[in-house]
Amino acid sequence: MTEPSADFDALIGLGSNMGDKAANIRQAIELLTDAGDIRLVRASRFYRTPPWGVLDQDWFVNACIAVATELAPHDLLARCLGVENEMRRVRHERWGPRVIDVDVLTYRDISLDTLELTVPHPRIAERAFVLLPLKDIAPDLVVSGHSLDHWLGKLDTAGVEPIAPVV
Ligand code: A4P
Ligand code: MG
Repeated sequence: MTEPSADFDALIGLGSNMGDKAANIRQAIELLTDAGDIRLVRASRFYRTPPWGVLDQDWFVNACIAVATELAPHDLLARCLGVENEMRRVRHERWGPRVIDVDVLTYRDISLDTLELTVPHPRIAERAFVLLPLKDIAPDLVVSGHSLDHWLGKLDTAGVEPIAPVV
């Protein structure tokens, strides 16, 4: 999944489509890295993205970050869900509007499929709003045996546009 020389342990995807979307993503990155046991290695640009899945909702801001951490995968997920809770995310419907969504996309070369956590995240290859930010921070990433560009070539990337400089 990740190249052997990778300088990060995990890739994390962030999305928001309520309130000040970019500020929500910045706040989530701060909350996640505040304690020091999750270190920000690189952040992608922020992208304005059309809604995927449930189409009748506002546009999103999406970004991805590469982090270094010694936390185990489930502990990293717990911290991501903790940030969602701290930012008072209310879960209404699957794929519906959200103040913040924090997904664990990859964890080293580990594959896991448990009730609470599936890594690599099973829908990376279907989502331009994940693949394009990932290209900013992990261009050599291999997803299900193929490059990011391979998967991007199969998708409509219309409307997925960078909106802000690297944080
Ligand atoms: N879970 C399992 N594996 C993971 C993982 N790798 N990372 C479990 C994070 N969570 C994982 O998640 C439900 C449960 O999934 C968690 O409690 C965790 O134990 P959730 O975030 O409450 O559910 P959800 O987000 O409503 O559903 P899902 O399938 O996770 O949705 P996604 O994949 O997060 O997609 N369109 C645009 N443009 N941008 C977006 O960011 N996001 C979604 C939601 C839909 N459309 C979008 C976007
Ligand atoms: Mg999620």
